[in-house]
Amino acid sequence: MNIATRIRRLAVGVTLGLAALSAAAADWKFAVEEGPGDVQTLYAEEFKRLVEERTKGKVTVTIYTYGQLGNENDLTELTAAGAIQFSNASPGHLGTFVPEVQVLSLPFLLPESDKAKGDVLSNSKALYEDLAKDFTAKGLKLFTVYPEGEMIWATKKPVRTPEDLGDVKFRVMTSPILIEQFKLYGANPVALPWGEVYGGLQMNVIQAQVNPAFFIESAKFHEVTSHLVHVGDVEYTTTVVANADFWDGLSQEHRTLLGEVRDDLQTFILAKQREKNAASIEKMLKDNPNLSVIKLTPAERDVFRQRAEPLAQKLVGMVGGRSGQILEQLKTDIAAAEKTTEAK
Ligand code: 6CS
Repeated sequence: MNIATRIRRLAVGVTLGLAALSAAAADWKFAVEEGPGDVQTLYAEEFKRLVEERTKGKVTVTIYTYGQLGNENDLTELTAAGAIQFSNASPGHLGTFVPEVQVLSLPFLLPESDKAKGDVLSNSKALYEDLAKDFTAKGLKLFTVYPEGEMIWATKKPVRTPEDLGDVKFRVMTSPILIEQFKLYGANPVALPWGEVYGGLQMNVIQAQVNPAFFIESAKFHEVTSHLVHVGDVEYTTTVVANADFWDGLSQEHRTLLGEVRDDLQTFILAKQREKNAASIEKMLKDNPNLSVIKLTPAERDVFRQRAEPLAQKLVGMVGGRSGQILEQLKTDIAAAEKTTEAK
């Protein structure tokens, strides 16, 4: 289904739904890139609960999970076009639409401590003042950024070195920087929407993919792989975006309310994703007793860190514009957050 058809269908849906909505002043549509029970869906459900409660039902929120309106890249287009008001737009897929966002996908960059990471993602100037301008230029308001967990490789054989990846077709998300990252790591990367990953692994068209534990479990990738490799190189992050015109047209009262909802949800989701990721590892090991977990040693991890060193410069070269300045500001924000956390 192309975007125009999808927008037409949404318009019909809105018209048909008007009678039901007559008691409400507005209905905000929020599309996520994941399925029921996943981190983004839990976030959207809590967003809905808080918005409806705090507006006393004057605003309702309708949630669409993955596939209902299209894939990850379709959701961004629908939000920028104003067909829906909110969506998740993860940097792993947003790189062709807002190229500067790929700074968030650079490995070995974000702080390792949960506290400092949460701080940077919630407050960083680089994100909310600088990068936010690149979102605005594309018709999107950057509402928030949050982590979804450590990226873990699910593979069909043990992997500890770049040489182990030589014959591995490795599925990555669709942002161009990820192809560069996995080439540097020694793999043969392939970009795909996640809906095609289970079948690809099953048919051996790809031999590995990377995602946080909760997602590997819920998409059942652990059924068609045999090893979970903890590299400790990067966190999965996602952004929530709003349509920029919708945001600009909001009353001051709604903007204040949304700012409070955003702050409350940040605490909620940081704890929720941690809890879910830990439970998923347990569950996968129970489901598939043949699954083996590999944790790279610090020396093995360093090999990948060295491989990744040229990546930041490559990104700045590919994206150009203000990306270099955003990256430098992000490093400054990270150092400040790490210092504050250490001092406590
Ligand atoms: O691998 C992916 O493409 C998907 N992974 C997560 C954790 N969320 C949505 C995303 O599209």
